[in-house]
Amino acid sequence: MYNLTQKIIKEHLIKGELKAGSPIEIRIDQTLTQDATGTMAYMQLEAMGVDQVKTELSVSYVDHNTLQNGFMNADDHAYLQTVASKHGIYFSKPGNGICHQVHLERFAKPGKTLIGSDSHTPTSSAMGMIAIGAGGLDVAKAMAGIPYRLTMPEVIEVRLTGKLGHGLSAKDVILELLRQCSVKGGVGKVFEYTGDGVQNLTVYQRATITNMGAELGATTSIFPSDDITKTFLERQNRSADWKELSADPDASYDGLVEIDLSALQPMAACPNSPDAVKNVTELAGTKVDQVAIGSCTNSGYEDMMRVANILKGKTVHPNVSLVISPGSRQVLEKLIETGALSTFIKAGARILECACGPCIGMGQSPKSDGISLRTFNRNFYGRSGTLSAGIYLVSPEVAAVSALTGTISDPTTFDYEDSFDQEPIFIDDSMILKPSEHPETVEVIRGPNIKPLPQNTAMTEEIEKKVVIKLPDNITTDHIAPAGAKVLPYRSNIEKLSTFVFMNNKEHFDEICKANHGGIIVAGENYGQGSSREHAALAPMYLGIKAVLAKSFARIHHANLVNFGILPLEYVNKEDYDTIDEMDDLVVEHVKGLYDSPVITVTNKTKGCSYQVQAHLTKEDLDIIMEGGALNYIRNHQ
Ligand code: MIC
Ligand code: SF4
Repeated sequence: MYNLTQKIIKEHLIKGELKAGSPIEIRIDQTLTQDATGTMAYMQLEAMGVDQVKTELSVSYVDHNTLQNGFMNADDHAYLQTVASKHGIYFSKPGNGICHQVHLERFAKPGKTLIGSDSHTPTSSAMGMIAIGAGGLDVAKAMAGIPYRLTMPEVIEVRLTGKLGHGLSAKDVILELLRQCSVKGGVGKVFEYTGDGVQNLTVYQRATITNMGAELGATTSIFPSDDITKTFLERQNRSADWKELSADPDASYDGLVEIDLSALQPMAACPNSPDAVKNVTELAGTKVDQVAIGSCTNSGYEDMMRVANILKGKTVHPNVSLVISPGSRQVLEKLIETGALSTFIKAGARILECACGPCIGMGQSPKSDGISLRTFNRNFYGRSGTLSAGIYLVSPEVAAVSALTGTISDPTTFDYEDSFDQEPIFIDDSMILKPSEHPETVEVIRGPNIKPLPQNTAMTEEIEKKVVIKLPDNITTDHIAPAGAKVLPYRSNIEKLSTFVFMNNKEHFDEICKANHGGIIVAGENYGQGSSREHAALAPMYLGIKAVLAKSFARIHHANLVNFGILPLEYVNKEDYDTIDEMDDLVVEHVKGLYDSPVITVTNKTKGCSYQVQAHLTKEDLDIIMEGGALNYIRNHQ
């Protein structure tokens, strides 16, 4: 009677019931962090006074900040390596690969639960596990053995039939879903893949789909664990980790989407949103300046081999810069063995480190007004580092063919070999360091970039603040706390990081907040979509933001706001948004009233009117907010 999502959640359920929309708590088996969110997560773990992690497996990856321009990134790496060794955490060194690719290959296990301080953690759900992106503090709590609190999601069945044809890719499956459902269509949902078509997708292809389920706003996406999963695990020398898992034959779902893989066409997500999807044929002929192949979405062995088959014996168009970053060192080593790396280099590709790189704006920003085709998952405004650039998200096949022609091109009409060698099997864990057997002897290194955690004060009974910024729908965490080579090195230094908040929306936002002793943010639908970075709550908290009044919130950001003691409020009447202006004086009256009723009143003193607002918060969420955030809460209740 259970679908696969319910089965795994049921196995891990600590509190609550399997009823969509109700609050639940689940046991977490595995955690992952990456360096850009990891430093905060581990500082929070230390602040909780945890000696050794309580999970079955916890891994700390370094893949985001690997440029090391200045001492800051290297300070972070040294802290992460030593803190991992001391507290029972595996450490994947910089250069070993992108967290989600390495986790999928080396650690993901059917039937287990994983939370990671990165929104693309659901990549590992391709393996038939429940893998969820969360804020760093929630990951720290999981490492401390505290169950993960979430809302029991609705489970949507995505029934796949048919088989992908020549030139088609798993990327086109998820772009089709984004076209149909939009970037907020998945909030509060899990997308569970079923149907005959599932057998025609490899684990790497499934991982592309579950990875980009994050762009739907979904809690996670999941594939069954079957013979294909078994073969993948055998090739990773991990047969013992396999078990068969699928939904019961008579399982029920909360919704259905049907996709015929044979009927798909190559697609692209146009600037500046992953759901601005068009068929490649509509864009054919558009001049291309840059092509970037890689990121946690499309950097596995199979994607790389398909690209090699397309590039074989050809050279990149003179006006195109092609950059390739394989997802893991294992993949890179296999590309060397099969000769694919030499194909890339002969074709004129520039080979980058096995890391996130251009996906998070760490180098390779396009030229002014440049057109860049990327096999990545996000094309939010400014993320590439060039505000005027047009970023299109495409499959590796579209990317490779377009790199050769110099214009957006359709791979279905391009002649290339579909098959490639799966051998040799290549396993390399030499850059994954085990935690110390003598943790008491390990000294945690804290260079000058590692600044102490900022503290929050308890919530007041009434909030009277100015609207310091008014924002439209779909504001991403890349708007709130931008990344990129200039800002990312300060993820462990919140004072400095806070000077970049909303830098592409409003200059000197930090100074406006300081001059007004903090403030309230007013926003539209789906506020905080995109990444899991808790810095998008932490830096505003540091600037004195006490509440965000939005039409709706993205899941992870809502949780992060609670964790850092910021009140997330929604209009009862969405039209009220139109009557509020920047610098209006708002009073949130009787915050504690939310314990008795989900609806309270906000008065706009400037406009002389008042609004009904609601909060989707449990009693524990409210306790956390009233005490000034989860860290204060944990400290006060230890
Ligand atoms: C992203 O893709 O936006 C990131 C960078 O991986 C983030 C995490 C972060 O901001 O550090 C994510 O997806 O959660
Ligand atoms: Fe890294 Fe990009 Fe994946 Fe985020 S989306 S984890 S930045 S590769």
